[in-house]
Amino acid sequence: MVTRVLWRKPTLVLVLVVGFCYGRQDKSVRDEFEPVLQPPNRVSLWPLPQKVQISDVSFTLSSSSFRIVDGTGSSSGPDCALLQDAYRRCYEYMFGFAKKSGPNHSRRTGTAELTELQVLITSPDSECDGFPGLSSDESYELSVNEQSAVLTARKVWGALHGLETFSQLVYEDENGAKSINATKISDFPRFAHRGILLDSARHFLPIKVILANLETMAMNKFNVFHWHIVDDQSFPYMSQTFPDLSKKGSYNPYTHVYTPTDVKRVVEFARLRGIRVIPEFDTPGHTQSWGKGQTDLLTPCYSGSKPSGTFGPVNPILNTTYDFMRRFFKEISTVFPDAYIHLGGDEVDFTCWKSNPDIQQFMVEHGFGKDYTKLESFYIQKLLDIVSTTSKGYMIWQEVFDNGVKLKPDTVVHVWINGASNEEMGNVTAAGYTTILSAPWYLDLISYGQDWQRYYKVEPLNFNGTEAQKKLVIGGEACLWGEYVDGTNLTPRLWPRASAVAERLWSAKDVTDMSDAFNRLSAHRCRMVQRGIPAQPLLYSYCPHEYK
Ligand code: CP6
Repeated sequence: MVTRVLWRKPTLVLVLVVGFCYGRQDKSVRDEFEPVLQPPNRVSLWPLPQKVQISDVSFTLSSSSFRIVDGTGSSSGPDCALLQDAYRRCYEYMFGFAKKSGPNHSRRTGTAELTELQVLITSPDSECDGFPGLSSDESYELSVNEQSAVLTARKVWGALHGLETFSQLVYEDENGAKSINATKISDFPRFAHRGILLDSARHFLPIKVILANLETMAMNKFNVFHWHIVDDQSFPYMSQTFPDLSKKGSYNPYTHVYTPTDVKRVVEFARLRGIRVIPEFDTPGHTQSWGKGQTDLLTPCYSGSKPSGTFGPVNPILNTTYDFMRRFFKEISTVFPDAYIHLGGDEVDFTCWKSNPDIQQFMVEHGFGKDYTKLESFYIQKLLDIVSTTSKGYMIWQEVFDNGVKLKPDTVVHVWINGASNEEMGNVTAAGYTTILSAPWYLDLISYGQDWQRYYKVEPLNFNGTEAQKKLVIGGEACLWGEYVDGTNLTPRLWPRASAVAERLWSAKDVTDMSDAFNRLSAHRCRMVQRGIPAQPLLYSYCPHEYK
């Protein structure tokens, strides 16, 4: 068997596979490979695994005989619903949802058939019934050869990623038969936190849209759904402790709310794909909708000596505020199983606090002078202490760190302000906190052209700092804020632009070849389209299977 060893050489992997899919081309033809003009229907891996070897020996696959089975000795078997469900998805990705994709019509004589993928979980505790977390083992090894195909992972989380990769190796050969090449892959993520922020408050996002995006996240090896669930404009989260919050604060309490059942469905759908759900309940700013169902929670603003009838951020000077937060976050900590809650803390507008005489007096009594960031920190500090008693960790936007609030050592500081984000990453990690990056990845900001390239070129560790500091960067999130996004345009706006972020957060640091990325991403986008995801095009092109 002729095996060309390609160790972290993405371009070569691609050229080999392309060469294979389009019949054996001689060397000179391959050297003239012109990315933009190549037909897009070819094998491509996205995000690129850490180590890949693909040989030019191929096998056929047929939908009638191919099976994905539990490997002998695996610690997880038929009773692991998570894996069985993932096998079914992988099979559907390989052979399509319609069973007609001709199994035997064009089998080449003399070509071996691959009939089985064995999935072997090696750790005694497969974590099949658990939830993924920041320290989950997501690594896997995949080997395809003439005897068999074997996917090995310590935990189910790695197996999920390996199944996605396996499905990406399958292509249609020149005769229209499903094929796969002999392959060896060893893979693991560069960063542990690879997230997407969706905003269901500026516009309500139907559950169907959220689930479709969780599905697409799994295709891109994202593992965190940051659910910016409420904000000024609406409060769609149905709280059991405080039902008035969504009754009065949602756009429509019957149709535009997330019931406890909805939330459970999202959390379980995500778990089955190795995705954590981190809800954000942003305070003290961004809380106008909270005020509708909870009197005295927000600060009354004054016009001169009289209340103006409008309200500002959460009122930090009342005990009732903290009683409310205690009960509210107790509920949240049981509804959402992840070890972290995002507590927001961004963009607090001090105008209203400044206008209120009770707040002014409180400022004097506490010696805060005219520094309202001290009042903000006073509030956040109390909130963090409350949430700590629920034994959850927390994430916060960077302002909370900037204002000098005392944070638990495991706090994740979320860097979002563009312009000096490298400096901010340096400061946060110098103070010993873990951090994630979003500043360059605001996907709601759109512009003409291939902006995925800008997202792709970001290097998260490109700041001045020690090796120990760099280790504190646990990943990043692509944000899709909802001011101009709802169920109609969310999916095409997010994909495949977010895929650029996915590869930056998963693949090795030196995976930076733009033309190779263009080719693989074009094909990956067509694959998403083929799987029913309306991902937008990168540039003029066509897909072998267009969106229907
Ligand atoms: N909503 C909330 C937003 C933003 C933030 N928080 C935001 C700020 C600037 C840009 C995009 C979005 N829409 N709650 C900041 C984290 Cl450019």
